[in-house]
Amino acid sequence: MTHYETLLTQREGGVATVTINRPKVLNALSQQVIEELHRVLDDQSFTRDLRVMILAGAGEKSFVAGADIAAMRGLTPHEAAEFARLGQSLSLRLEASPFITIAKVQGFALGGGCELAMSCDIVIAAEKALFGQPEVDLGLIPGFGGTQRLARRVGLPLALEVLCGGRKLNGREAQQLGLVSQVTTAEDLDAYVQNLVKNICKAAPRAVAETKRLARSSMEQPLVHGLAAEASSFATCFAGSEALEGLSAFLEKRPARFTTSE
Ligand code: DAK
Repeated sequence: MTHYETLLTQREGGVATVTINRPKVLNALSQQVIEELHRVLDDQSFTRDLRVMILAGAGEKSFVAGADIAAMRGLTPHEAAEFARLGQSLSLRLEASPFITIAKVQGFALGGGCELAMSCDIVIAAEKALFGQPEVDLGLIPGFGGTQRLARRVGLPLALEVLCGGRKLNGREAQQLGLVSQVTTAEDLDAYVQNLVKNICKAAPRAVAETKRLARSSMEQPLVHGLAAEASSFATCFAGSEALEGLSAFLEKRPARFTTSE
């Protein structure tokens, strides 16, 4: 398995866990972290037949407390543009990936940490998680998609309160407002994520990947176009083996056995 300096990676069956491992700086995102996350996605032997990728932060205090402030202080505009390109392409790759990405958030998810969580398909948080976008206090604007994704998730007025007014959301508030799909106690966080992962892995791989693709594209296109794409993809289900297996298993009262690639 490839070695990373800022990440811990683990692969068990169809499930990968990628942990940002800089607990002394609350897992702040340096350029190296973002480059290494790209390398994880580039590593085809690691991502082959992957069903779920869990993104987490090391330690109990923080998911990610933002971009690395010390490293950003010396950036030139040219380097900042490169950093932006690297970060934004990482979010787009996570969103376009055929596997489901889950952000497991305990503690701080600030700035780039909140943005990284929003790049994931599902965000599960502990009650004491804290989401926020404090970039303007540092004389910056969010550069990792925060100005674009937060309003899409929670609506413009609240997004602007978070982005410009310093409002922080705990896990429960983040759930009520649609940023997080489930909140748990700190003790129950792992168990909840594991159960969710188990359910995703039980379902048909191609159907899950296709459902993710269609649901994600619903954010970008008119309803009629999305419905047309859904109908066409629904028809395609009947050309493959997954639907035959899933429907037969139900009728034969047995668990379905899906293979990872068709
Ligand atoms: N960067 C670097 N170090 C950080 C850090 C960060 N974001 N956050 C915390 N640390 C370090 C602290 O400096 C401290 O280091 P030592 O003093 O021990 O050497 C250590 O982590 C522990 O932090 P504290 O002592 O401050 O711990 P507290 O519990 O007292 O406070 C805190 C926790 C999270 C409230 C506080 O550390 C804090 O306010 N941190 C900064 C949070 C923040 O402002 N985050 C937003 C950063 S700006 C982009 C991608 C991303 C971004 C932009 C562009 N592109 C791809 C273009 C994002 C920008 C940001 O995220």
